[in-house]
Amino acid sequence: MYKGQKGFTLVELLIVIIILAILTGVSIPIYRLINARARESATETEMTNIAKALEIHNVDLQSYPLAAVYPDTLEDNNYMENVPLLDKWDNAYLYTSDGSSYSLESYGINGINGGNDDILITNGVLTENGAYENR
Ligand SMILES: [Ca+2]
Repeated sequence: MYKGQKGFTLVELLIVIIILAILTGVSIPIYRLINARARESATETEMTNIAKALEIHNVDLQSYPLAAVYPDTLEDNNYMENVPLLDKWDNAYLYTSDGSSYSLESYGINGINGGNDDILITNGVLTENGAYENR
């Protein structure tokens, strides 16, 4: 330290520490929110792509694949190269179909059925779109 130059006082250091703590306290929730929105948006995009493949299958064969043969039917007949099986929270997509209709569901961020975070596509229409609306 040069002569005549002062270091930080204890109060100044405390103020800096408090400011850093506040910034950390604000930025972590914002990061989590952005992360959750990004995962939800990516999941919806993925589900929409699966739905498009299902609709093309329906146009070609006048039926949706049954749950027992989904997703192999989509992949084997080149409707979709790789059908994603897990949503962006690493939970399995739930696909049900009787051949004339289908539903494709992600249980969302909480990973369980219910809550306002579920994402559901029924016969090509997004009927529940998760906790965050994509604009
Ligand atoms: Ca849920």
